[in-house]
Amino acid sequence: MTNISTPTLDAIDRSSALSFPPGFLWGAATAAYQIEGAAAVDGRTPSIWDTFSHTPGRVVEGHTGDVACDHYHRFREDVRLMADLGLKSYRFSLSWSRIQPGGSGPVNPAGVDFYQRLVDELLAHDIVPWVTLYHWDLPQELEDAGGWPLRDTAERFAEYATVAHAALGDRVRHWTTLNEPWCSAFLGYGSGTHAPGRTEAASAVRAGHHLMLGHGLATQALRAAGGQAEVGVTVNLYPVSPQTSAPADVDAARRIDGLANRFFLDPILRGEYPADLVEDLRPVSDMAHVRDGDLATISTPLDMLGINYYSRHVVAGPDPQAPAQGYWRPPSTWPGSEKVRFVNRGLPVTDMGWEIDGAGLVEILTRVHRDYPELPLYVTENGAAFTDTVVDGRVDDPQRLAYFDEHLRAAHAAISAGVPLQGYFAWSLLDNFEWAWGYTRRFGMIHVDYDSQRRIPKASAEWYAEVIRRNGLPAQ
Ligand code: IFM
Repeated sequence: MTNISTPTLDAIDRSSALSFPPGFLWGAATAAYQIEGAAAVDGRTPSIWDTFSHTPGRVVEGHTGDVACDHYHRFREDVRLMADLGLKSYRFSLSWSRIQPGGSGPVNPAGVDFYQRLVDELLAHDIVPWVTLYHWDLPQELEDAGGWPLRDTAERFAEYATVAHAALGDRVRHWTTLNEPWCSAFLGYGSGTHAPGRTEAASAVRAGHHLMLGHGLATQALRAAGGQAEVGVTVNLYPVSPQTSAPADVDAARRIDGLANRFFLDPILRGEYPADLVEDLRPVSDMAHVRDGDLATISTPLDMLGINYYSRHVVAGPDPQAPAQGYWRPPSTWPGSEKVRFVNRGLPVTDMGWEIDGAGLVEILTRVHRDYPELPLYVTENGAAFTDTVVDGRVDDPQRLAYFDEHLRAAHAAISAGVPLQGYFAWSLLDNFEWAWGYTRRFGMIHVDYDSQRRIPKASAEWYAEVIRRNGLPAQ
């Protein structure tokens, strides 16, 4: 086992200037449905998020991604803004239904052409393109056929990976198969707060498995396609802390760590489901959908793991006097949900209500490196939603800037403790469509006026540009 120390909060240097290792990859991330717009343009067909957002009551204020940041038409301006920031890499996702309308069969040349032009523009500005194949926007036709709970969807995903590689593999080296499969499975099919909005616990478990199977098959397809593809997957992870050392609190933490983290980490990186999780899931699923050979496919070796980090879960056992709190709970029908309470600690929160906890990033990075050693790691998303105002053409966003500073100091502490962290992608480049929150939550380093589509780099963007320029953090 790797010898690694876990820095405490005190080990995070909160004031000195800090340097990152040479070659550290500084980036920013976005996702297709959140920024592209052009939803019904040039042959693109609806995805589950088009259907969901157009269903009354699903997204705040009825917002949709129909226009979003109109990045489809303004990508050259956006790449110029990235270049002004000095970004070394840009992580974006492909819209499956723009490339392969309906999710299978013929390729849409106009869709391919868009991504080729985007990648060429990035390369012309010395920005490394980092492609995510799937960031939640399943073609609606595949959902109509059964969606991710259906095994066949994993096969379709691998075909789509081959199509995407044929289109871009000559100029894209970095590939992420899935972004945050936990959200696709558990928010999409469990709590129903994300597309496709189904509330079926058993389907959520099946979806999670088939997402991972699709990931494994796609990884093999990308490798088989030749070239120099470096392949990984991005998971959203949370340190999960019991509120106290009481057995009920510790058990609640074990349950949520299983559901939120180990459900994906263990099959992908160890080729097995954790035994305690399988036991917890028994009232929902007998796991009969797991076929011989699946876990070997799912655990196809990777070149890197992407980690998206936003906050920590603190949980406790049941207390009839204290109602559950927190931003995520399993749906009430979820077995065992009566055994877990999410606890707010009263820390400062972002506009998402997520507690700001930089030390949690050190904890999750060191834990992943300890439990699944040798794998290069990237923070593929990290950032904060805050309300911004434009004053005299400027946006001062000190809270977002402080959030980035705290989390980059945490990333640095993890590197100092021996974690092979090779890059960091801020979420997000632009304000964008924040899923069920529509445009009411702003994560961007660049402000977007959705009426005029005017972009204004915020103070945090200017600060991040300076961090990239010096490959490190300025003293506080
Ligand atoms: O906007 C999302 C992104 O699409 C996935 N990770 C979390 C972000 C903030 O909620």
